[in-house]
Amino acid sequence: MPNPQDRSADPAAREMLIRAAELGAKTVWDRHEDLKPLCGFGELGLCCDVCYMGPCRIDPFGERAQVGACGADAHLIVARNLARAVACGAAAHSDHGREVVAVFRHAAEAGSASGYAISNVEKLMALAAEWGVPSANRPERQVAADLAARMASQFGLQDGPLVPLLRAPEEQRRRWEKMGIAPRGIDREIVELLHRTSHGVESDPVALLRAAMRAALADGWGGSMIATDVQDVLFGGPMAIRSRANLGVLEAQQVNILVHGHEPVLSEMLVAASRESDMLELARQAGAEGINIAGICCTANEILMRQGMPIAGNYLHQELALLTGAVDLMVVDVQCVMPSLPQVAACHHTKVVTTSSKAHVPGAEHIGFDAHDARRTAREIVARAVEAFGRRDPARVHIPSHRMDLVAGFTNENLPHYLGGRFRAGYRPLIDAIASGRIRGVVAVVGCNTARISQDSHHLALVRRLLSQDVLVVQTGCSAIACAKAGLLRPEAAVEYAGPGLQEVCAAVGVPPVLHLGSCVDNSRILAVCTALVAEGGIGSDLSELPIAAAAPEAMSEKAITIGLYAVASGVFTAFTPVPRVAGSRVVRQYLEHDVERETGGRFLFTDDIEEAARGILAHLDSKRKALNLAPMMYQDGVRSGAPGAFRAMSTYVQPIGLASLGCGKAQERSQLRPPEE
Ligand code: MSK
Repeated sequence: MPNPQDRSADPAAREMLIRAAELGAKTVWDRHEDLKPLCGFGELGLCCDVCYMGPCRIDPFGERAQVGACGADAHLIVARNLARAVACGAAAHSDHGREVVAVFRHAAEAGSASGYAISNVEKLMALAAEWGVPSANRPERQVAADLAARMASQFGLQDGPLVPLLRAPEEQRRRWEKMGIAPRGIDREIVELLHRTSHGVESDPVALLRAAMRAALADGWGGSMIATDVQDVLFGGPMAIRSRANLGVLEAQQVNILVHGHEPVLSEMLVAASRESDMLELARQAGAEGINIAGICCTANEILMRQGMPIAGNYLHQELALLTGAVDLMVVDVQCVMPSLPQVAACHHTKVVTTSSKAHVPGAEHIGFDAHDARRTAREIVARAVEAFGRRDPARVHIPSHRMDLVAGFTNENLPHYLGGRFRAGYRPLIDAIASGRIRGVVAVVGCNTARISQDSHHLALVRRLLSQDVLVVQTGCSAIACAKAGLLRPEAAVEYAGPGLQEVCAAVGVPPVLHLGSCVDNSRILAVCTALVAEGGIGSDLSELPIAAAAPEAMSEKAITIGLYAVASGVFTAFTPVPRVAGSRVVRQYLEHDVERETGGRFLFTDDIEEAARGILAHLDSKRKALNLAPMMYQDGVRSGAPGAFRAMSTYVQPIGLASLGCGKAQERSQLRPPEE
């Protein structure tokens, strides 16, 4: 078998790849290998299947066809393919947003009968004020119903700015207006974008890329942002919380249920159902010591942030988890779910259950999830898992021992508290740490795994490099899970990996040097943090002036390019690895990696080399620091270079909160018949 080290940086994954070979199971890595060599035209973005005269392929060496049958050249074909990917990625996030708004509306109208509750009244009222929904002397449910109706109307908004767009810094909005890319509702933007990519419509590649940016913005500042807000209202605003990550969180003596996908409306209900006494009794009767719910991908991030539930792994772990033979049931909803799961699950007794009316997988059992009857569906799924536990063969169970402690649950709303302490809550301490040269800047490292790159290796290499250069890292998605598995989400990671300036700040505040901010839709939280930094003042008047950057080191999904594009459109320098399908067009690369900066203030760096990505990010942060005339970095390569005491120390601002005040106890509320071992 191929060397597992080439396939994953994660020791648990390597162990399971050996186990997969023993079981004769094929995984995503094997299938990817079987496909080689990958189609060179496709990789360059030079294959066009927009009409049925083709597919037309442009010869990158200039020897054969330089245009498709209709006359479309390489630049148009590449731009069209990219725009279609952006439309698809934006649709995924924003349809997620639409679903949770529907559940929110149902919860407001049906009250407790819905099985859902308004958990975060403070945020509900803050949103009502922002959205112009009257709240004085009105019952919460009425306020929520009106807010839900207003939010629902945003998806199809035909004209005028989206409500959440008004959160963006004024200068950013001015740029969008000037470019004509201030987005309307996501439905309108996606339909228009797809229309423009259809045969014989938009033939200017740059105009198409601008339209793609508009759709991406409608997602980032619209659909995704609404999803995050509504989830916080329904399920509670996250607080810093401790938990654990990697396949070692599976419990040999318990019923193991894995939740996988993206929308928390089902997984939150499953967690609640697994804690009900009759369900626990059912598990006891089946011989289990408890019911253990753990997550894969972004559903994992959602239930981690709010419930402290453990994370079994990121995208490339989904098949490996099934191969342990310890998973009794995997329940999935939408996005990033491999169609191969039922075949892999067939190695053992494991049941795969689909729940979304939009996502069926042949070979899996479908138990339709209806938000109007959510509790019953959740209980049925838990009962099926207990039933499956009875068929588990303990002799075939192989659970890697690897698991790692972590702290997660940071948000734009709670960060000021953690950074500034109870009495000085705010972003001022962070800004001062940046201005004084203790922290070089803030970088969002987000996104997926891909079988093209040894799992997690790029995430870890980039994040460790940034930490060593005093860069504070914020994370979402599978990238956050990669770092969680490697121990970078522990406060101690500051001592192990951070440069001295960042180390001082982390020690004073008691947070990890890598802050977990949630799932893919929660990239909207990162936009909100950046906006808050601008609003606080002192390090830039729009996002493009801040010493910040973003990176997707192992991008796989179309959602990743959508997120990258709305980051760039919002003024953020974004390193994207591996190079997406743009290499076939000089015009597209020139625009996205250079010219767009004059318009939005942000730009892409496309590279396959993670070290080049790190160098690009660090150079970008330094150029922004220079433009703002900020103090030189206090430490260079670990050695203090500034005058001691020249700047006020972070610790003079903050009240150390330390781990003791993090939500340590919450994970212990998990539905186990015995307390989790710590
Ligand atoms: S789940 S989109 S592999 S981050 Fe959001 Fe992970 Fe990427 Fe799916």
